[in-house]
Amino acid sequence: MQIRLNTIGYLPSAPKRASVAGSFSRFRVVRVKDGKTVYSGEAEGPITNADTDEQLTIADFSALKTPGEYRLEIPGIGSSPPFRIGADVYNFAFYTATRAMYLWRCGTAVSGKHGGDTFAHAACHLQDAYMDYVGGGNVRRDATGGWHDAGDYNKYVVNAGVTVGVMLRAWEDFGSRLRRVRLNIPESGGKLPDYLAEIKWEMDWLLKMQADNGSVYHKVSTLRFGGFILPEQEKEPRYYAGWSTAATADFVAMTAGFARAVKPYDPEYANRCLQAAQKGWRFLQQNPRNIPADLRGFFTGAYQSDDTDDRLWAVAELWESTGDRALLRDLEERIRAYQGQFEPVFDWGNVRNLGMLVYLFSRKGGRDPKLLAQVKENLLSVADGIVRTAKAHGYARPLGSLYYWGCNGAVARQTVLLYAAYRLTKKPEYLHTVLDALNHLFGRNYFGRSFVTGLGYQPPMRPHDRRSGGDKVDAPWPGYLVGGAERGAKDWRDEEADYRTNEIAINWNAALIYALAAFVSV
Ligand code: 9MR
Ligand code: ZN
Repeated sequence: MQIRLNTIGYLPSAPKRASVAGSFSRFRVVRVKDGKTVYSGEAEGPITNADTDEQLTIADFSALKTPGEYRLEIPGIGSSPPFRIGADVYNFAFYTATRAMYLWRCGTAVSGKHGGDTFAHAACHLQDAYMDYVGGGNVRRDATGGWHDAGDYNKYVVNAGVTVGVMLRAWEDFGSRLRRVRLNIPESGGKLPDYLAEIKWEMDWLLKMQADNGSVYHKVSTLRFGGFILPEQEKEPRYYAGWSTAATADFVAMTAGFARAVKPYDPEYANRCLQAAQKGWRFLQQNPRNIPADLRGFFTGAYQSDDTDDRLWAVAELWESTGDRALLRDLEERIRAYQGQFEPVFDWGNVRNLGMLVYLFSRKGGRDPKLLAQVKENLLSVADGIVRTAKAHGYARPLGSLYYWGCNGAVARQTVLLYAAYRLTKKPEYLHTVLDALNHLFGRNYFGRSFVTGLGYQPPMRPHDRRSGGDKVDAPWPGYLVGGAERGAKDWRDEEADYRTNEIAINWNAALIYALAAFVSV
């Protein structure tokens, strides 16, 4: 597909640009239902896109704002996939990507319909988990529940960290709308908004991951990755892996953060979370140095990284939930140690941005005004950098020419920083760059395809996902963002075996959920 644009669609007032591999002078936008030309425009460019080594011509049809379903038509090149213009274009994508978290649930049967297919599995991993590797012998201690991590069925606390953290950030930023979104999950109609109920499924599991002394086990996992079978068919024993300070700090941040979100709906649960957070924090204070998990014996995901950033996030959430002045002083010291800087690109291995944003947007008094001003300025300078990067890229990719394992997730996660800058300044260019991220992931990319299963034009059909490989349905499970090109812009293959570029993962989906949440209309 030479005409590359967002194949889900565009908000009426949003900028609308297609990147076209080829040269032309004029293009038309035609209405799908009657073939009528509703807009015609002139090509811009050509421009050189370095990371794909292409000459691209741009078709800008931002002036078209009338809701409807359209195609681009370019003489000599062809017509684009259909796309919509409408105020609600991202609602179904948000619904599907968030329900994908529900479909990831472990320890229970799940079922969902999409595109005429039913995706389902029976209750799985009900024996989670054994204590052999944490000094408890061949004894089972309950660790059922939570979400599977990715294309594999294991459960990792550190990756839960950035996932829950980004989903809670969406709640902070867009909660007034998310509150009203129905996800048709088993808890729908209960006391929690569906969005929070889905996160609570993960929190219930996380609470089981804390040991009596406050430390938190790093993961629950088989010793090796299993085959492409449905999760209930996977009978290999699963074990707790040793605790780590990074997992413990992420746990503190998640429980303290969730306590705030859930308090208006379930104060008792909020209290339980806060108690667990405080217990974890006491353990961290007694263990002030980074201690990684002992993962000997395991050949599954490691998710090990230094805990300095995790601790910063933990103190930030704990302070925001308690108002404790000593915690604020501690937090500000940690922020100063980073000169108040944000991480320009972040993922599971660096979550300090989540703490920085809590600090920045807090309504609590007592913050050092000088530090606060510095943090604000740093955020805007990082966001400006992302805007420039997207503008300089032929597909307006907010990550520029950075490619690595899971970078589609990072493209989506840039929107957390961009939206924060928008919240501070209300400058449209930040919001437009959030849209650039969605445009890219839904088709304005080298492949001209959507990177999210079940959504948009020619989405991935063979993701590295054990459920999709193990069930009898041809289509893959819906709503999942695949990792994307790794070694360079063209290095993506829609093949099941290609875990480097075609796996799915909770941290990538959470970032997609955040970006879509910014535009959910209710
Ligand atoms: O997302 C992780 C990526 O940053 C790492 O480079 C990669 C190799 O360690 O692991 C990725 O995470 C995988 C995890 O280890 C196991 N479950 C699937 C995850 C996504 O591929
Ligand atoms: Zn399971």
